[in-house]
Amino acid sequence: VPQDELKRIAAYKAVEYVKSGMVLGLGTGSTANFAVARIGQLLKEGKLKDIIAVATSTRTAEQAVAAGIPLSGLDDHPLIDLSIDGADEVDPDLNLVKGRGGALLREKMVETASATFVVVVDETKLVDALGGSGLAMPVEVVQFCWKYNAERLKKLPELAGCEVKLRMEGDNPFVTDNSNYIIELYFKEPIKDAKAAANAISSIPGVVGHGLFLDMATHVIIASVDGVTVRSK
Ligand code: DER
Repeated sequence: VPQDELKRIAAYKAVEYVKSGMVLGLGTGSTANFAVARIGQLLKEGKLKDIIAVATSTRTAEQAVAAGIPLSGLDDHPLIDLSIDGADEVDPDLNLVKGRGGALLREKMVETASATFVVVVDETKLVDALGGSGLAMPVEVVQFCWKYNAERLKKLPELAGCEVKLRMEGDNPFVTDNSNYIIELYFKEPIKDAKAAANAISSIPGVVGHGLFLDMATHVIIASVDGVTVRSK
């Protein structure tokens, strides 16, 4: 079963939690993309009504508009009933690494405002411990003196000697929807204490977001070749 099909299966399962009249948070990334499309389809078929959604990125907003999903924002809808989003890593306690799609700040704003946060992944995202995938963990920083902040991140004892890299888009630094840069952290070994790491990263002035989403997910839907499982807090 191709990974894309597993992502779609997980996303469609998550949309079963959506009820008419809900205020939704719409995630960003290829898995969330399937959920947004499915919600649009059910609205078109009249199987869902009176949905208002808050998008976690400009590209998700564009997809939602095209799919006929009415959009709003946290200013007018500060309480989100249900958010659906992907993740880059999921540990056994349902803690997450997110943000490889570059939308981590708005995702965290929306998903911390959500009563229910359903994460949708294929089985390749499961890790024993966060930072264990060896892939990037993003930190969103203001553009001002980004290199200075990258060096400060690298020196944090809680990160135990990670490598840092400015995320690029072609020949230029990647710029987020919020006009910030992303410093990618690469860990040689899994993070020992994710809470301590999250607090240390957040304590650096100029850091405006990071990809550790701890104690946030209420459900994780995992699609594998053996089927779909739902884990909840
Ligand atoms: O960037 C993000 O936070 C995405 O949700 C990411 O975590 C998952 O992206 P994917 O569904 O394309 O694998």
